[in-house]
Amino acid sequence: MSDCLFCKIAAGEIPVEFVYEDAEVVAFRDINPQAPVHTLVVPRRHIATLNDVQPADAELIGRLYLAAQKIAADAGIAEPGYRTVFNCNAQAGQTVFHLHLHVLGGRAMHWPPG
Ligand code: DGP
Repeated sequence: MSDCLFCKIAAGEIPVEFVYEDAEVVAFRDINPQAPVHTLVVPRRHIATLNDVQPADAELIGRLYLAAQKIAADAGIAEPGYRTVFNCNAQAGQTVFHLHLHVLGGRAMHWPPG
């Protein structure tokens, strides 16, 4: 999508340091971090929300989680632990309508989330 921020970042049109990238996925630090480690894992292909994920995207979703696993290991937060979050639509707090998996760690997490 030509006017999508994360499409532009994934395409390299907006310069951002990738902490992970492969043919289908990029990851970069959140501009407004909510934890010492706060990375966004993003499919290169535009998918607006989790509601738009199709059965054919199952492997891609798995790739997002495998990227999150590697990012957590590289950041040294695999132990004691970290959180992954998809916010889906406005009431959940989604503000960028290009699917992204938050990886948060480096501090104690609370439950339930706010
Ligand atoms: P969400 O609220 O789940 O849609 O998360 C969107 C996240 O994207 C939010 O935590 C802030 C982050 N973000 C928004 N604009 C930019 C940007 O231009 N660069 C980076 N690195 N992160 C951004």
